[in-house]
Amino acid sequence: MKEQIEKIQNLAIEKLSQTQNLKELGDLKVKILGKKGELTILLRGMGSLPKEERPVIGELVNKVRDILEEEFTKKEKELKRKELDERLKTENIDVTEPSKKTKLGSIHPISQIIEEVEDIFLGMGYEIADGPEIEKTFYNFDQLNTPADHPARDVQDTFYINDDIVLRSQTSPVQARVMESKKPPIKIICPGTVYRSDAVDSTHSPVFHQVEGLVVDKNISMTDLKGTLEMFAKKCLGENTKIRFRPHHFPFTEPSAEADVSCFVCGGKGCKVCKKEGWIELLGCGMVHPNVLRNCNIDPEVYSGFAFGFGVERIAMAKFGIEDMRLLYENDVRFLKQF
Ligand code: 2U9
Repeated sequence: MKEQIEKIQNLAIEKLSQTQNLKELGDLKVKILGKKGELTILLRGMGSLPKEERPVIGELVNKVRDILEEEFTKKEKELKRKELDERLKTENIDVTEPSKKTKLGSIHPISQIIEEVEDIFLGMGYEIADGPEIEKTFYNFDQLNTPADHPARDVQDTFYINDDIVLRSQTSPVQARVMESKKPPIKIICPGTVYRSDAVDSTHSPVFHQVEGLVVDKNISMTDLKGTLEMFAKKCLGENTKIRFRPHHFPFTEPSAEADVSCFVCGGKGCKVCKKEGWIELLGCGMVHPNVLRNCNIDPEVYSGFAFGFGVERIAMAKFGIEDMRLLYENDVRFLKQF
């Protein structure tokens, strides 16, 4: 039996040296070391040997198996390297060949408006600020002079996590936090997602986007507010855009106003987009309420400020002629790739 084992080993090593490729190598390995291979069969036949010879032969078979396995691995490495060398010699890559076209997406209309607004205000020296979407009721309402009995605080309108925590209903708490942590001059815009308990329809969504702005410094007046927003309207909607201000009420500003812009589709004559009005409501604004300044440790006798806010979806819909807000959230590529 010992001779038989040595014969298998020698023959295997000889055949191994003649093997030309990985296929031949695989076949040879199965033939010798496989389940029905020569060495395995020999091992199985050990039962017929006298008892005292079995451990000696068993040890020899295992030794030969180890040697052969090592030889097979060595040969496999050698053949793989040889095949790679041959492929590298014969295959060449045409680096001038045009690559496969990758499909590019497009920037979502809401993001496009936010980026455009950011560009305009960065150009006017503003900084961009952001903050948490899960916000303390204190920053979302109390700091902004919105008392406990104000209708905006009702659970009908605001998503409460508990009495002290809400999903922010506006980005104003970001501004309140900045005012608390930084001395004027402050000149920031806060774009972001906000949440209100509204039913979904063509003009409402419980999740939407706002950009709010805040300027606080010495001697800031309503003229600064009007000049800034006129400049913004012209840059965002076209140089011929006119802006008008109507009195309004917000708890966090006094005096407060809403601003309309002349329709950028018909120029003010009246059309479908402006619903024959000639004007489109653009934003809310006002001079920061002295209580808000005081709440945030800014002396209203020394400093004053203006603030404004608008919904991004409304602007995107008017600018891109989108009639139903729901289209902005469905993420249907056929819709999105138009913009
Ligand atoms: C601070 C003080 C005052 C932000 C302002 C508005 C007016 C406004 C709405 C327009 C439509 C939001 O998207 S909308 O629902 N916003 O009308 N927002 S003034 O005033 C601030 C903000 C922060 C500290």
